[in-house]
Amino acid sequence: MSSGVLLICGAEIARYGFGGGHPFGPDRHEAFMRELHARGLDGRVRCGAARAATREELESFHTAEYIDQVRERSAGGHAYLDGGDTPAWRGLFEAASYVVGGTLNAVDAVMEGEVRRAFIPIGGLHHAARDQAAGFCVFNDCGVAIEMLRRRHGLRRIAYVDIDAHHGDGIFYAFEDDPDVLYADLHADGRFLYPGTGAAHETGIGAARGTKLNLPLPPDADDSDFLASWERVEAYLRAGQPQFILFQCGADSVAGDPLTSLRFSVRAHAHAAARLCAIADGLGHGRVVGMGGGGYNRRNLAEAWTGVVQAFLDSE
Ligand code: ZL4
Ligand code: ZN
Repeated sequence: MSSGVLLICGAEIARYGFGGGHPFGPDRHEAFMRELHARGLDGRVRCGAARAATREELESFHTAEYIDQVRERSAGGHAYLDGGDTPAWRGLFEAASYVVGGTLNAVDAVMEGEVRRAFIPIGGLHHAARDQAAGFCVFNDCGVAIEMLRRRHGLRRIAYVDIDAHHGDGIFYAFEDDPDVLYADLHADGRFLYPGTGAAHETGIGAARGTKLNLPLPPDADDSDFLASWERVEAYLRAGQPQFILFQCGADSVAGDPLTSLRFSVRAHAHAAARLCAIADGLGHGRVVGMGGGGYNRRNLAEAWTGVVQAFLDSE
């Protein structure tokens, strides 16, 4: 089995974001890259650029009508794609397509055996629905990755693990009735934080009823709360035996984020990454792709995400 960690980075995905004081500014990529360099990790990972996802790839998750709408509103430049969180700008369609293509490059490299782990900082756009933008997320790279792991790589059981402070509603509802998408999500209780969903009783519907793990936390949950819930994630994954693990490691669950009040330390993110690698190795394939997700305190995102990359390297 091959070793090494692939990092998807560069100007193409760094551009994704919003100006004018928006929390998801285009400076987040650089905040991460500077810390990676400061820790000497940039020389220890393989770097790869993103590419634009194709129309066909986008359509594996999103509706054709929605993709057209994003293209039209991006060209026009002056409307929100949702209720006020996700402004359109010229070039947004392309930037959002690169994020998806970057996550697909990460997934493809892992599936082709070039590396066992890969990380993309500006990815994990988990709120976008099949037919709608939401919460800073235009195209759902995690959702496209799940669909392509099936269509292109022939996998059946895929795990999606999410420790962003916000519930991963775009993934949860898109695969709510699919028992082969394992879903484990730690987030601030929806009574206190956007998007308001992800109650513990939401365990899937239809054939997937009782198969998903939503673990809402009190709004000020700390590392001990994290660790207690994380034990359940590990048991869930070991029992579910996924063929691939997608990890949305949003840094907005770390204490000091301007949008949320969760109080994890960055050790939570490193711990989760290390444990997911151990679980994936235990299943015999080692396949883990990390996606940065949220995180609006630049120090926090830099430390949390470099901690994830370090854990990926240490697991080799
Ligand atoms: C902003 O553009 O709760 C703060 C905060 C400042 C600068 C200009 C002010 C313009 C979004 C948020 C006013 C914009 C007000 N500025 C937007 C109910 C809301 C309706 C829209 O980490 N207004 C909606 C979404 C959350 C709401 C969180 C997390 C993504 C992820 C994965 C998404 N939406 C209230 C806000 C801006 C700002 C724009 C803001 N939005 C804070 N919290 C939200 O899970 C990447
Ligand atoms: Zn978030």
